[in-house]
Amino acid sequence: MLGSSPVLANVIDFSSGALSEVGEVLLRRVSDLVLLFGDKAAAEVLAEGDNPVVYQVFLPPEREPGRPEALLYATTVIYPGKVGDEYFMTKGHFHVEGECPEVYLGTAGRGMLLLMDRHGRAEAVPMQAGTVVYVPPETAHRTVNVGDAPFVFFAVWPEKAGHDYQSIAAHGFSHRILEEHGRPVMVSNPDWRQP
Ligand code: PAN
Ligand code: ZN
Repeated sequence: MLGSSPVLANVIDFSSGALSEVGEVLLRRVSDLVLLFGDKAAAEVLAEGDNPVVYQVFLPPEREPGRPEALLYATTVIYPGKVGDEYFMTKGHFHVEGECPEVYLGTAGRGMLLLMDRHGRAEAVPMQAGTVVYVPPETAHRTVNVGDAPFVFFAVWPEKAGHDYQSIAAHGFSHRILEEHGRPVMVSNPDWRQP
């Protein structure tokens, strides 16, 4: 066995995101995300009703815990759905160590990766199976399911990156991805203020 953890290889189910060797599974429901959606009243109604699962993250057993040079990886599955006209999405974050980039690879479904720099400049990158996107340093990233099946992707990032959810919770993203006339569009978020 090389290293401290037995998990050297893993098998991803591309359509569900499940890992053959899993360490932790994170589950995010509408109730965890109410304050992030534009239509908070609609989110409350959903949260108090079925409170559906919006997304899950599958993490392998950590190979090199606490080693800053390590690489971490995970799969994320975002289920299809909307809150008002806003698609189901992840919380989104900057990396605490802002210089750390990340790589995303789509494996199933149709999504958009919403990227935003520190000045609020944003770009929405369409993703599907096979799309690889480099998430640049100092760039907040949130994924959105714009299809009617699960949107699944794989991500790799440096252990030392860390996740800063606080600035998104406080200021949000400068843009949102909404459904208009049956299509995803990126619209500016009037509530966003530069931190
Ligand atoms: C991804 C994300 C994952 C869930 O693995 O952590 O898609 O999104 P949130 O972390 O915003 O809830 C990643 O970007 N890791 O750095
Ligand atoms: Zn990240």
